[in-house]
Amino acid sequence: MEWIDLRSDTVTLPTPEMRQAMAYAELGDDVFGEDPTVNRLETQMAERLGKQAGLFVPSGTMGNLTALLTHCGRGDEVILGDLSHTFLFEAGGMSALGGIHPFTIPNQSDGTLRFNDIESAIRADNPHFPISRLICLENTHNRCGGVPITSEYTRKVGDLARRYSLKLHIDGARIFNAAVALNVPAAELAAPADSVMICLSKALCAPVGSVVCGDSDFIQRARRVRKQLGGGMRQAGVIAAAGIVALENMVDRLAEDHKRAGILAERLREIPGLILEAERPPTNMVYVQFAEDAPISAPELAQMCSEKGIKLSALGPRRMRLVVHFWIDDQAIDKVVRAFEQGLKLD
Ligand code: TLP
Repeated sequence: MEWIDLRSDTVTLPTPEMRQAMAYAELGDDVFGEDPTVNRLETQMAERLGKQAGLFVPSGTMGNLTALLTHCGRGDEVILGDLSHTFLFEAGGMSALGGIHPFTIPNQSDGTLRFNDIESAIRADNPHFPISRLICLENTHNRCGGVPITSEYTRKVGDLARRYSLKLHIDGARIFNAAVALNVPAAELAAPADSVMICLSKALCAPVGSVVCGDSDFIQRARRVRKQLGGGMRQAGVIAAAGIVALENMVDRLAEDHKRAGILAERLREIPGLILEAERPPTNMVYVQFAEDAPISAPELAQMCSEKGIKLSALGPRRMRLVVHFWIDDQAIDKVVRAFEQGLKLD
């Protein structure tokens, strides 16, 4: 069966061009800094993000953790959103492995943190308190609907961070979705940050890998942290090669995913019993709620759809996230809408 998989954009398989690039990648030992393909990817990504240097890591989770461990020592505190991926879904790595204390403040529905909340979370110099060290933003913001965070907002958070001698890290797993949606260069979104983590293995379709970018001194220190975490890979050019194709060829086309997400949302909105969380999906994610009187729950619909070759993930009894990506075409959208219509008893 050919599956239609809307559970995430992490499910994207590499394109034929990526497989080709992987097969013929020039390789070396990256722990010695000698893999030319990894070096090229790191340089290209850093240039694209307007930073001095990059570091290839196996996953977004390891990328965020590497950045946090490089910025913070044990007992230091990170200020981040209560709906951030790093707080919710990275297995508490910062505390478990780094002794870093998270201070969560509420994410607003547009993915931002209130300036007042950030400022009130910054600790006074007092031996009772952890030491405030870092602020984290997420762009696009996953749990807030895939919403892009503007460069104006990020700049203000950067200014605030500097005023208090704090650092700013961006979880930019989907920063290129944000750049395309806002029609600005990714470098502009990353400019106020001391570090940014970008994923190649989500909407950009590479099979594995993320890159952490920052200034040269930061990346040199992050390289040691990556080694401590077991993330020093050897002939990693075999996967970095797909990352280069992702970066060169898969960014501009993200607008297509955003457009299809818009069509999917528009058509689901017509179905009684479904409530779309956003007026228009800002990027590639469609968050939908099931009304109290809907004839089926989200997990039941996911089960029903799996029998039709459609993979969906329910986030609770009445909530679902559908993620549009490279492998979802117009026909797939059609099939998904028909399955929803059946599940909600429209046909
Ligand atoms: N997100 C995944 C799941 O973990 C929820 C998804 O399906 O969206 N930052 C952000 C904003 C992310 O969305 C993710 C993955 C990560 C970091 C972690 O990346 P990986 O999965 O490569 O460790």
